[in-house]
Amino acid sequence: MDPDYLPFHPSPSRPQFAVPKGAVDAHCHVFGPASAFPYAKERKYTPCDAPKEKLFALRDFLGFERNVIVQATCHGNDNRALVDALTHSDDRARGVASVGRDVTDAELESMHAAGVRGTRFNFVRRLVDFTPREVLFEIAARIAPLKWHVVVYFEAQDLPELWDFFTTLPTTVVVDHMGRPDVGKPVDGPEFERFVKLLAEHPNIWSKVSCPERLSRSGPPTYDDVVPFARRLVDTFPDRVLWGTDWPHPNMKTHMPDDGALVDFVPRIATTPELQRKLLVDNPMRLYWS
Ligand code: 0GY
Repeated sequence: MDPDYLPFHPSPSRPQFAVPKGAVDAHCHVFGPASAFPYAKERKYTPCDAPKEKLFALRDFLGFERNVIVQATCHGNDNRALVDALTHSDDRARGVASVGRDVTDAELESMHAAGVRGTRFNFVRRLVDFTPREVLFEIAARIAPLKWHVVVYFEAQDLPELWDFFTTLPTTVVVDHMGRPDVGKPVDGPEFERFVKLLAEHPNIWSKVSCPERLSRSGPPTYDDVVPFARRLVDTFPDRVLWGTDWPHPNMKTHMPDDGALVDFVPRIATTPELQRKLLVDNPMRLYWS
């Protein structure tokens, strides 16, 4: 583990918000354990091990029924820890893998059988080296027949440059963490308007309204400055939003969030039982379990 790496919260509080029956934590990770699933050579950080048993215990403690486990960059394109978690989840987890152009059809099919339903393209410069767009298009064309989607992670200032790429992908596209807006800027300012326009003009593009702890300047436990951004997306695109804890919160530098407090963030951004059910149950079930 890197010397400045913060491990996940040892004892999260029990949330006051009772999530609806069948709720899905649609963005979380498993890391290692390194003894069984070593981290990738090309990784930009070395995390604290966060094995599947801990994730599943947190799922139960917070009241969720299912997980969507997203491959993180510290495991590169080696999806073994992810697939191991899926196959031990009793069909209660689906996955988003990371693959290169060298992936074989047999590997894709075997990941599909384990529960993988998407691949992730990461554009955050501190996390990955650049991959040419034509390689990513090639991968997207390979996974489209499996009805997988593409998850994209990028920072708001890079959206103009990535717009044409995102809007020509042949699959459903899910954006991580609202495209990482600068929440110090107005929710109706040009930067976030651009992101809203991306979803408004492209019905195949969805957004995760996750990670207030990464975006907030006002800070824990209530992350007030992120609320208007997430609420706007939930109100405007109620059928295309997902939510997840982001456990074990890699690369947090300022603080480690209390996962119970993160669950209590949900009713502030999805303000009616109907919106909560769509965000936590209907939308992830449609994308991952249908
Ligand atoms: C997240 C965010 C981060 C890391 C990764 O793949 C990753 O390593 O996604 C981050 O550092 O912002 O979604 O977990």
